[in-house]
Amino acid sequence: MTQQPPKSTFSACPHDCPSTCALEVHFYPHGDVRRLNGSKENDYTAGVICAKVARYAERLYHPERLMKPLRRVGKKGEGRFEEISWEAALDLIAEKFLAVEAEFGAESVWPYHYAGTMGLVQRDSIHRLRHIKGYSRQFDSFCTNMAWTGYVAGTGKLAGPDPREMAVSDQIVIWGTNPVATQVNVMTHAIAARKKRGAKIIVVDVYQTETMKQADIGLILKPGTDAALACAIMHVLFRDGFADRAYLEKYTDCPEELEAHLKDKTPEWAAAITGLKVSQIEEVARLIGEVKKTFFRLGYGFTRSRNGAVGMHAAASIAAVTGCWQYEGGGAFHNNGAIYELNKEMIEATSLRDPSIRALDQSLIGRILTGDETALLGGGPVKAMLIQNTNPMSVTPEQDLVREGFAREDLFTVVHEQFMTETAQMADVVLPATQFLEHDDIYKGGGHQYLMLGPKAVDAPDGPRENLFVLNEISRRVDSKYHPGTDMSARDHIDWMLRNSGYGTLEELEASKWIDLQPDFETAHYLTGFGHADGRFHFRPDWGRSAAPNKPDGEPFGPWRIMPQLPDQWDSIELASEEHPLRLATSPARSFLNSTFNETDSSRKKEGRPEAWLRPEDAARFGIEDGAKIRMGNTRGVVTLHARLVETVAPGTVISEGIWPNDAFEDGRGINTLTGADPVAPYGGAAFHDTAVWVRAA
Ligand SMILES: Nc1nc2c(c(=O)[nH]1)N[C@H]1C(S)=C(S)[C@@H](COP(=O)(O)OP(=O)(O)OC[C@H]3O[C@@H](n4cnc5c(=O)[nH]c(N)nc54)[C@H](O)[C@@H]3O)O[C@H]1N2
Ligand SMILES: Nc1nc2c(c(=O)[nH]1)N[C@H]1C(S)=C(S)[C@@H](COP(=O)(O)OP(=O)(O)OC[C@H]3O[C@@H](n4cnc5c(=O)[nH]c(N)nc54)[C@H](O)[C@@H]3O)O[C@H]1N2
Ligand code: SF4
Ligand SMILES: [Mo]
Repeated sequence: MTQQPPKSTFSACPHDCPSTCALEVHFYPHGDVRRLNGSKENDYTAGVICAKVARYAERLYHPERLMKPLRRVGKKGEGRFEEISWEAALDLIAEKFLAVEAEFGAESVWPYHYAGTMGLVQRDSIHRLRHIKGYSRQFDSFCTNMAWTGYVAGTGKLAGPDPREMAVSDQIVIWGTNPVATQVNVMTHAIAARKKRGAKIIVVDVYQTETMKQADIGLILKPGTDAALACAIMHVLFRDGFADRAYLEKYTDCPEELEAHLKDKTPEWAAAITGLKVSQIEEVARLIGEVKKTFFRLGYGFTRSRNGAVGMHAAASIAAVTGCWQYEGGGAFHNNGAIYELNKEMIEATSLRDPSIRALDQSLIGRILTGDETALLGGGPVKAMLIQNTNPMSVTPEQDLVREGFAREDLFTVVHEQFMTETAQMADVVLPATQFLEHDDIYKGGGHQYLMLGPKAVDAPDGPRENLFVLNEISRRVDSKYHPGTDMSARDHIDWMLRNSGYGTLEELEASKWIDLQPDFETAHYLTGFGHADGRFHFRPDWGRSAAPNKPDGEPFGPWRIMPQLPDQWDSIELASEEHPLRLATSPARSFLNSTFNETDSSRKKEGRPEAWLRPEDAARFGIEDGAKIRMGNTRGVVTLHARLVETVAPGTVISEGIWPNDAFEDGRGINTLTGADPVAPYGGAAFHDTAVWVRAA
C-alpha cells in the first residue's frame, strides 16, 4: 500500500509580527499545501490568523519565486542575470569574500540581516558566520529600540502581564498599535473581553485605523505627542483622587515628585499639543481612573519618533499611577522578550563575539555604503555583503543614499531571497531561499509567551535552499575558525538549544508543539518587585545607563543628556516648519507585512496604490484635490503618489500606508526616500513615523 500524505500538520508563522501564530497547514490529496488556519488548540492564537497568511499557498507556489542561483551579467541594478549552479555560486562568494578580506580586512565584509523570518535558526545563524570570521557586526535599529528602551526605563524588564489576560480585563487601551493589521490576536482577546464583560476598548492613534473603527473610544492625536496625552491623563488621576497612593508608595520611585511635576500638565495644556479636545482627555482619564482592571497594550507605532522612548515610558507610567498592575487583567504589556532565556551558542557562536569589532547601524546603510565616516565608525569601507531576510532597498530610511550605495560597482553583494526584491535586483549573486514550510525552525512569541516549533511541512522545490545551508557552506569555504554549530542541521540546533536552555528536547517539543513560558502572576505583574535593582517602577529613568535590551557599544545617541527627567512632552521630533508644513507617518498596510506580500497579486489588489491621506483643510492649503497626483518631499528627496482626502487623520498630518515596492511609485522612489536614519536618543532606532514634509500638486 502506498503511503497517503497527511491531511494536515502544524507549524508557526515565521513573519515579523508580534502574534507568532500557531498554524494548521492543510494539504490537497496530492500533497500540495492548500490553506493555512490558526490553531484552535493554542489559546493565544485561538483559531485566528490574518488573511495574508491564510492564503499562503499563493506565496508558496508563486510563479515568480526564485528557483536558481543567479549571477549578474548586466550593470548593477539593471536586472540582467544568468543562472549558475549552487557550487559555482558558493565558490564565487567565498572567493570574493576572501579577496576583500585580504585587501581591506575582515570588517569590510558586512553580513546584513533582519527578521523576514523570525526563526531562531534561520534568522540568527548569520551571526555564527560573522563571529567566526570577525566580519563587521550589525547594530539592529529598524524596529524595537525606542519601544523597548522606553518600556524598560520604567519597568526594568521587557515583560509584563500575561497577554491572554486581556480577555478578563474590564478595559483595554490599545495605544500606538493597529492590531487589526499588525497583530490580529490582540483583537481576539480584546473583543472576547468586550463580549464577556462589557469591556471598553480605547484606541490611541494618529488616524482612524481599522482597529479604531472597532473601538468604543478613539483618540486621534498628532504624531509624537503621546507623552503629552499620558501626562494629562496622569494629572487628572492625581487631581481627582484616582492615583493609588499605597501602591505608589510601595512600588514606585518618586510619586510625590511626579505629582508636583504634573501639576501644570493639564488637559488644556495637552489639548494644545495633541490636537485633542479637553473633554476627550478628561473622559479617557476618568475611565482609566475608574476602571481598575485596565490593560494597556502598548505598540511600536507611537515610538517610531525621535521622542519615542519618552512616549513609551510616559504611557507605561499611567499604569503605575493607577496601580492597575496589581490586578488580573490589568497592567501595561508591550513585549515578552525577557521571558525566553535561551542558550544560542551553537546558533550564534556567542562565545566568539568580539566587542572590539565595529557594529554598523542597519538603518544607516545608505550613509555606510556611500562612505560616511561617522556611520562607518571610523573604519574602512564596506566592500562585500551577504543579505538574508531583509529588503533594505525598500525598508530602510534615506533611500536615495541606499540606492546610490548599492549601485557601487566596487561593492560585492549577495542576496539570499525568496523573491526578486529590489535588493536582489541590486545584487551580484542572488541565491534562492526556502520558505518556512520547507525548513525546520523554532520561534518565540513577542506578543505572547509561547516557544513554538515550526517543523518542515513540505519538500522545497529543486533549487531553493535554507539560510543555514548557505551560511554553513560559506563558512566552510572562507577559512573560518571551527565551530561545531557549522556542522549541525536545523533540527540539531533546535534540540541542542532546548536541552541547553532547560526546555527539554526536540522530540518532546514535537509532541507538545509549543511550550508555555508565562511567569507566575506575581512575577508578571511585578508584585515581587519591578526589574530595577531597587524593585520599583521608575518615573525618573536613568536614560544614560538603562537596562535596555539593545544598546550601542559606546555613548548613547543624540541629545540624550537633555531627555526629560520625568514623563513630559519632548520636542525632539521633526517639527513642522514653514518649508515642511506637514508631518508624515508611514503606517503599516494590512495586506503587506513590511515589504513582504507586496509581491502577491491579492495583497496588491487590496491595497490599491501608494497614497497620501490628509485632511481636506490641509489639502486645500496646498491646492490638492481628492485623487490628485501629488509630490511630497523634504531635504532627503521627493516621491510621487496620489492624495486621498479624509477627515479622520490628525490635523497637519499625512498618512501613507504600507511599504510599497519602489516601482509602484511613478518615478521609482518609495516612501522611505523621505524618512531619516539619524539614530534616536538614547539607544538608537529609526523614526519611521516622524518626518516633516511639503506637498504640492504634481
Ligand atoms: N499587516 C502588517 N502587519 C505587520 C507589519 C506590517 O507592515 N503590516 N509589520 C510588522 C512589524 S515589523 C512590526 S514591528 C509590527 C508593528 O506593529 P505596531 O506595533 O502596530 O506598530 P506600527 O505598525 O509601526 O504602527 C502602529 C500604529 O501606530 C500609529 N502611529 C504612528 N505614529 C504614532 C504616534 O505618534 N502616536 C500614536 N499614538 N500612534 C502612532 C500608526 O498610525 C499605526 O496605526 O507589526 C508587524 N505586523
Ligand atoms: N516607511 C516605513 N519603513 C519601515 C517601517 C515602517 O513602519 N515604515 N517599519 C520598519 C520595521 S518595524 C521593520 S522590522 C523593517 C522590516 O523590513 P524587512 O526586514 O525588509 O522586512 P520583511 O519584509 O518582513 O522581510 C524581508 C525579506 O525577508 C525575506 N525572507 C523571509 N523569510 C526568509 C528566509 O527564510 N530566508 C531568506 N533568505 N529570506 C527570507 C522575504 O522574502 C522578504 O523579502 O522595516 C522597517 N521599515
Ligand atoms: S497575524 Fe502575524 S503571526 Fe499571525 S499569521 Fe498573520 S503575520 Fe503571521
Ligand atoms: Mo518591525
